[in-house]
Amino acid sequence: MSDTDIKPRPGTKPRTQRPKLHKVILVNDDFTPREFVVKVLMGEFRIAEAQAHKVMMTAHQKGSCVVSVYPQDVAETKAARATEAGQQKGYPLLFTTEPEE
Ligand code: TYC
Repeated sequence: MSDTDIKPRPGTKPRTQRPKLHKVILVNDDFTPREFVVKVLMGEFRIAEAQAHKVMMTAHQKGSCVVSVYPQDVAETKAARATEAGQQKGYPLLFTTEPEE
């Protein structure tokens, strides 16, 4: 090893990379009843009613709202199940996922 080789600073621990968490995003639409959105948020994401209502209203007013973050497989499964709950009732309710920055 020559004098110019780059060495880790003393005391620097090698870090293992953690996989990125993924956001579940609730998307607004003009048809799904507000109470139904709140019910799905409470049932699928284990969110208390007051918080579920806030998330629903944010999506309603701004177009979308981050519900929560999870490992990718959990985020995708929850988004799919919650979207399906709307489809079963004939509503266009949509949950999407995207990686956190
Ligand atoms: N905009 C819907 C309504 O007025 C309610 C709603 C809110 C639907 C949030 C979807 O992600 C949503 N009935």
